[in-house]
Amino acid sequence: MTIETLKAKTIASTPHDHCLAEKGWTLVRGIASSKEVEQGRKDISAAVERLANEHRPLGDRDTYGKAFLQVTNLWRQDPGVKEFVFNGGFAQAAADILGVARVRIYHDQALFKEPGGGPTPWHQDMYYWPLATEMAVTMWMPLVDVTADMGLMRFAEGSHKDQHRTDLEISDESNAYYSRFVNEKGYRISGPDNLKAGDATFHLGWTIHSAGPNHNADRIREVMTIIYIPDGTPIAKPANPHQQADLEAFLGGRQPDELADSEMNPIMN
Ligand SMILES: O=C(O)CCC(=O)C(=O)O
Repeated sequence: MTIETLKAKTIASTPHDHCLAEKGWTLVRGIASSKEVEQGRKDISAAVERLANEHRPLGDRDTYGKAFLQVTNLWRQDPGVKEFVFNGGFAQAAADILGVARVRIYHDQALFKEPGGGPTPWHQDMYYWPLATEMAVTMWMPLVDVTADMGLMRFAEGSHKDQHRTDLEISDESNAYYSRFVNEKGYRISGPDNLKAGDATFHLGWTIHSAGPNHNADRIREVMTIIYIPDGTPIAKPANPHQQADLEAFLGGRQPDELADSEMNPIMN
């Protein structure tokens, strides 16, 4: 499905606002209840503590490493996290926002920006994903209240429509390149001013985005993300080594031109 079809389908078809097709991101407040967040936070932070393999001090890491602790596909490794990730309400919101009947999970990832953690460079997620769709969407949900100084997301509105592709992974180079590109194109930069635990933003895989640093001295910006794809999404031929790695890690042995419908990518709603 193209963005134009998405736009037509989402008009008046969802209880949420309809910004995704136009702006490339949208905000849904209170998508998780306080009980769900409380339990999810316990399970996810314990799993991150157990599974994160980055133990160097911030000062010894590169820009990507300073941005957050990243642990992927926690649902495969912890039954408590699986319960959180398989929340049918989150998936239904993703499906509603995309205007599709069914969504599958591509993968989840915890993104914990530590106190003093650096900014997340500007980038496009599709650089990493061997997926033949314009409609992969990330739900980005803080498990604690997050203020602007803790590293909220910023989006270049409408940038998903250009599907501008680079060969730049998340890095100082991607940051410099996309900062310039966003400026030249005149995209408006927007994002939430603050998020409560259990609110979530959703952004498309082509939307150029970044996040600020965590200036808070003692609070981790604990965020859980879930990436959804419409049921029926074909796998694309990997365009770079990162996409090859994703093909091997997240698609359960399926190959390019096959559908992303392995047991690692179940229907979520
Ligand atoms: O959490 C962050 O700082 C960045 C997250 C991000 O880039 C994403 O979820 O696509």
